[in-house]
Amino acid sequence: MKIRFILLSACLILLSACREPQPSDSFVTIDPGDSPESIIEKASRVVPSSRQLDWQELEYTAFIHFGMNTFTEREWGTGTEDPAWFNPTELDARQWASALSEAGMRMIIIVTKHHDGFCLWPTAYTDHSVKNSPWRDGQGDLVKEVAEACREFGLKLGVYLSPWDRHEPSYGTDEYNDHFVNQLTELLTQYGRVDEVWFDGACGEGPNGKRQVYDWLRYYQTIRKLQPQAAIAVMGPDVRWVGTETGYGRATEWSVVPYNLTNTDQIAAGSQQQPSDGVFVPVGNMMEQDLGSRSRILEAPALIWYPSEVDVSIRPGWFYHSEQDDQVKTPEKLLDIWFSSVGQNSLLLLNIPPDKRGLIHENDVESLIAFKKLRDRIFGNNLIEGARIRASSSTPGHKPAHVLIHGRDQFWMARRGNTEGWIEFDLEGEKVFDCLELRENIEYGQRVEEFSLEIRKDNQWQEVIQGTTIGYSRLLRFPPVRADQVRIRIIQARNTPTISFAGLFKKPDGI
Ligand code: FUL
Repeated sequence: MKIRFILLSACLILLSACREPQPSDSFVTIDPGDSPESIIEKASRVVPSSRQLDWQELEYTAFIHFGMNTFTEREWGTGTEDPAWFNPTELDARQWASALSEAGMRMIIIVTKHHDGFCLWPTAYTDHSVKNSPWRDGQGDLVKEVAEACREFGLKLGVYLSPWDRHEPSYGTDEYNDHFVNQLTELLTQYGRVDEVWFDGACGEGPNGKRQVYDWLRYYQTIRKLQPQAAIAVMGPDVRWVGTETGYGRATEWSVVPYNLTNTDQIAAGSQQQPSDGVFVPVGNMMEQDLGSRSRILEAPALIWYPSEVDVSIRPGWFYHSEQDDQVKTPEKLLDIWFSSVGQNSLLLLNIPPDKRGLIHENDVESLIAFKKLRDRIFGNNLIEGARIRASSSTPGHKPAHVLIHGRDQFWMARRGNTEGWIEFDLEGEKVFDCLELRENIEYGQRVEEFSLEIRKDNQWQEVIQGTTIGYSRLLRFPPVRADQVRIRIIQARNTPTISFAGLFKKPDGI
């Protein structure tokens, strides 16, 4: 009995020695005595918060720009518009939600107030809203209709509330912060669960215009108190703007980026002890090409998990303009954007602006659904399935066959301490493919810095393509190749690499 106990204990100790220690937090400070190796190690252990993880898994969400600009055919209203002009004749939020969920999107972020200040809900804090419009005889509440439609069609709800307000007289004074928090409170208490709050950084006041000092920390605390699961995006601590509005992100996209500690005073003032509690005001240039390489993080005072969102419109404008009906992005263009957003470790937030009727235009619906069918056709057939799989090494419980199973729970992990390795696939016969998908288990952080895809020809491994970061998801395209043996090589990683999904696909010819 005693021997059995000793043996069992020895096994447990051995097993735990092989196990990767759990990663830490979504924020880490760099100490003056940290060596370059320990900084890289720390970077590899920065992980998403649970709200960031839930947000990332949405992958593909919808923006709805609809409001006064829809009727004036402008992009930025002046704030002097007459509420009487807002008059959609056939508005049907169920048509929006039905089409967007059929298109595979998982959330609607509704622009509740754009820069012109007109509110789509009957707010108590201004008369510049739907309550003074002819729509539904002034009894309408579009945020409510969208929230209900989202619930019916299984979509999450997000809200965009423009900080810049060209109508509100208090804009530019301290009182505006009260006004903004009041409006935010209405939105976060009257419509059920909200999963994303989107704060736009845009302001076109110019040098002689009004200057508003936004009380960001107060806004964030309001959201954390009322809807703690909601990710705060762009001018917020949870989600970073990718830096363009084209739909194209970076080929090397790190979710772990330097954090400027000059904000700690504000954080302390905000009564939160840790930036990872999610109340830091983003600073720095998000448009730079390199945000998270080794050279950037080695000089950083602290590091934070701050993943990227790619926002782009299906039409040239954010709002509907009838003359753009024939400029709706094609399914092929949307697929190209998909590869450059979701396929480059970002979430895709695609804007679909309803028309003057209050409906998503037929051309937009057609393109969205065709795009969904195209993705299903490509990604519905993983050519790796059925393969015999082996790896250079594995951590117990994380065998390489797990890369065939989607989801967080099952994943491959190399043996602890290995920062390189490979997974080999013996396919069931020769296959032709031109697209690779890889995902890391980001619950363990983002670790892979360089990888490649190889095929075996004439008894030799030949490289097909190389990539840098993987992160939540990475897609690579290449000219079609034919092979029956394939290998994914992790060439360099910041810590023991994980792969939670691998796929090989073939696009239809000509795409
Ligand atoms: C920008 C705004 O100025 C545009 O009108 C649009 O709302 C876009 C999503 O963000 O900054």
